[in-house]
Amino acid sequence: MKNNLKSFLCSIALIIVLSIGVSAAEKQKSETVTIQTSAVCESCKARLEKKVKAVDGVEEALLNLNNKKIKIKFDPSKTNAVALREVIANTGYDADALTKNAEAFEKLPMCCQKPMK
Ligand SMILES: [Cu+2]
Repeated sequence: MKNNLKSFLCSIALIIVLSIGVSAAEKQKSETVTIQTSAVCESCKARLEKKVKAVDGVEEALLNLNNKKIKIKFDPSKTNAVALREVIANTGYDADALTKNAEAFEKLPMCCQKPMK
């Protein structure tokens, strides 16, 4: 009986330790956002992924040229979707409803410049 109580208390302690571990892991959980861009070619893809990956807190950035959407995995304690859209706009590309920065757009190679809307 004494042994039973001991193992019962041990399992309770284990459950508490485990649940603390899980909630700590959830706090650091990264978020993913998908942003519609105006990328044109492979060079746009490389440029955008490089710029976005340079942002502190960004873990992954992958642009799909078929639909021009960039999927970004980031640490929400370091950056957010609004800041990431700004980085894309400041690189010269539209980011969802955010319009590209005109100056940055003009610095892009000609092949990457889609007509301004
Ligand atoms: Cu391009």
